[in-house]
Amino acid sequence: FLINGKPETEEQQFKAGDKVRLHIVNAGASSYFWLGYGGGKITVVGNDGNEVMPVEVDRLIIAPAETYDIVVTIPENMSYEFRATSEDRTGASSLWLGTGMKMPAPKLPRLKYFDGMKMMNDMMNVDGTMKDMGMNMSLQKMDMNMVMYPEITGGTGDTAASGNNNPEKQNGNMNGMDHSMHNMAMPVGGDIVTLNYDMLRSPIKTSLPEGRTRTLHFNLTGNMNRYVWTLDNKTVTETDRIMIERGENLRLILTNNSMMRHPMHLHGHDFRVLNSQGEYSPLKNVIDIMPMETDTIEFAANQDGNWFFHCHILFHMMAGMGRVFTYANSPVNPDLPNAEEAYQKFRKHKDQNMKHLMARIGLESNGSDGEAMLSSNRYALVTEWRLGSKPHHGYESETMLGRYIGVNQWLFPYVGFDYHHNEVMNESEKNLFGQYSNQNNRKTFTVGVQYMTPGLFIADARIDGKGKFRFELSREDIPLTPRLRLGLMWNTDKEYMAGFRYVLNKWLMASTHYDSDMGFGAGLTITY
Ligand SMILES: [Cu+2]
Repeated sequence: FLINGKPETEEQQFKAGDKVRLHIVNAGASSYFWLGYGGGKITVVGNDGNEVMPVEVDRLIIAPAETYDIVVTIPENMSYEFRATSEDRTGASSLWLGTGMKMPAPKLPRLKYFDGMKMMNDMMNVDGTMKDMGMNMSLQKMDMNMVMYPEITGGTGDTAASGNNNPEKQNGNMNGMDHSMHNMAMPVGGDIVTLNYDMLRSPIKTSLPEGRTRTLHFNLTGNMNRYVWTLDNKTVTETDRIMIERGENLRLILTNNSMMRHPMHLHGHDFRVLNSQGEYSPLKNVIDIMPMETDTIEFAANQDGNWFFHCHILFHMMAGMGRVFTYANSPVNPDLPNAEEAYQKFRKHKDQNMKHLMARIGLESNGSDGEAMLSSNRYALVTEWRLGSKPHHGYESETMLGRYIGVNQWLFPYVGFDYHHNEVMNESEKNLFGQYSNQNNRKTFTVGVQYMTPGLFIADARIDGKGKFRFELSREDIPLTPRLRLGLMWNTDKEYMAGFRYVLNKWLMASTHYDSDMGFGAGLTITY
């Protein structure tokens, strides 16, 4: 992690009593940073290039593409640390202001990742929607911070909290919380002031000019397993441009239905973030929306042409999380004389629907088994194989082409082809339904559907060209310890598998498994 290209920098020219204004741009592709200072309060004076009324805080989080202007003071002739710590606390970068004894910024405790995740899970219904916890779910305010970062909202005394009477202090906000939250072992608030968007106030009135106001709703949606990110469950290429007109006002209501934060950025305009400051609501061009929050922004349509509105986490943007606003009756752009055709080209461009290849290749003493998968936002081509090292084990492959359905993409109907071959004649066995299961030479088409169950097991029901039905339940990656994985499979052809993999590094796992066709084996598994 770097500030201006260096892990650690120093500006020695400052003396006691100096005030230093820092202009901070989060240039990370997907990293959030907590900002802290070793010489007392941080005064926030600007945000996304717009002035705000000075507000004193102890720390703030900055999302990708956000900017903050802050003022810090040099209390004594010493060297004070301004530190940007990555959200996951794995690293930090420092800027030292002044000379002399080093005064470090307050350290953030280790992220209680699983505590935060568990609290979030407790707030979700099984279908991924949000339980009504009676919490204040907007503008980065306390309630959601407490869920995501229980370790730093607990006021453990690890941080340099000086007494203050700021009405925004966190234990003040706690009083308004719904009783149901207390059953979730929430930490007690401290005196540390964390910036939120409700504290930002413009020095000038920002009310929009008189005009027609149009309201658009967007749900921020996505799938963490398949890494598809969308608005209203559609990628930018699955939608048309959103036509707007010069002179109208646009109000966007943004609800984050995912478990991740999304810094939504609008090109070419500053928007008002509607908060309790009324006519003095602040102007921004990036709004970071925490999981399950709803925020409202509005802007005056006063430009021409096309403007991208997108999540500024680079990988989310590339996965399709965006829309294009287009001004109707814009003058023709000489570089894009046919705007409609240009947009259709953009939609079809290969970068807009990147396919990715994944593979897991097991090389064990009893042969090779594995799978390879080429997938896009909605479709996947999967092939699985088992190649026995002994003749009587034979070899088989199952190939499927399918489409993921629904917001959560738990349903995967597919068509496929099975090929089984065995040199040695085995006795034909009956499956659980009394149908004959030919393990020797099988070439047949299949039609089926996979469903991801709670607990991440894949239930697979299929019928093949010979009329044989098969139901299978499997999961490959049950984490037993941070590095040890258990894999299980069972189906109605009376086939089963159980195995362990130990993660050695990103590419390699030591693996062993027992398979009803191939017996016991041990070796290595390569992941790509
Ligand atoms: Cu995002």
